[in-house]
Amino acid sequence: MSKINILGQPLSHIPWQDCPEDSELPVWRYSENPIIQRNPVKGVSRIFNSAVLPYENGYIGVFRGEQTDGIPYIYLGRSADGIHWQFEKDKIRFTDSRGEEFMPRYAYDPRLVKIEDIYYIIWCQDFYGASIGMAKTTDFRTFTRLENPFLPFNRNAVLFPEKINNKFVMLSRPSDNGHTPFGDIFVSESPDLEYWGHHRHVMSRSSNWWENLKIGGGAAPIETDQGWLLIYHGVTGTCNGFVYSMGAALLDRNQPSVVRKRASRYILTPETWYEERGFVPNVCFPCAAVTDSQTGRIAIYYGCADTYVGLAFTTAEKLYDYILRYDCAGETEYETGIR
Ligand code: BMA
Repeated sequence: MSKINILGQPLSHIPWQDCPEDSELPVWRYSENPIIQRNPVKGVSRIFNSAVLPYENGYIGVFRGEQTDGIPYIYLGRSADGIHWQFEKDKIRFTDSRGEEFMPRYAYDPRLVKIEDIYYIIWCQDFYGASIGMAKTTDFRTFTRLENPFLPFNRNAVLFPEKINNKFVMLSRPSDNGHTPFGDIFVSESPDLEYWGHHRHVMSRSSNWWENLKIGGGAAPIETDQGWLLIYHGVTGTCNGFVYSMGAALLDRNQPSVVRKRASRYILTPETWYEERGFVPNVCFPCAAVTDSQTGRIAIYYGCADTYVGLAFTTAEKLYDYILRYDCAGETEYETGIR
């Protein structure tokens, strides 16, 4: 047993490269990044901010595809190794509970989470302004929309991959109808994925300069014996726009509104050409992580500059050590919210 253990399934074919010796940060990039290039599908100019899961003998994913008219929708992709992807030509067609087509006006930043035997997609869409949409599937052929969980405005939600105390649990980041000029992470519970309540504050943007403007959930939290490992995005504002980095925290396993530990420093920040240059420069936006419980390996999928998908690696132990070394939980928040 190591000091922190991932509680999920083994995944012997997880995408992987060893940590370079000179890596100062706990997360390192795949040397062949970006794994998804521009114009990946006819009529789609860019794929980024996308989520994947192990499926059958390979991987499946939901991808934010920016169409050539500029409007984002969600596309399905499959891969044998989690690195090379084939996409379906048409966007995912969502239906209502009667099987009638029920498309959102746009759909972006999807997350993909499996709870028991059902796969859930959570994304941002229009509901009198940006708000969260949800759908479920068991076969990746039909996708049935569920009720919108929250009121507008909210454009970033992440479902936990397990029920906690018998409730579905979702992180989200309420904001305004502008380009999210502020935002903190909250958590909500539901007995049935329809009625959401018991809203609690989790954590705020902090006095650490790299995340002093807004923060938001990233990959679905990773369950470990020390709590939920949360890989999130933290944003700062500069004279030339926002800069999106990745941060990490550890949430209490039974009460995820309680932040046990939080790294005061980023775990990855835009540094390479594909993160610094693109449709929106300087964006590292994590949306998924696949894990191997045997080795503690974690492969993170993140959007790069709103243009590409990148892959980065860490281990539960490296992330945990880093979070403990730079822990600032409880010290840096502007406001603590109510419990
Ligand atoms: C956020 C979202 C993300 C995007 C980021 C940077 O508000 O729209 O999809 O990656 O801005 O443009």
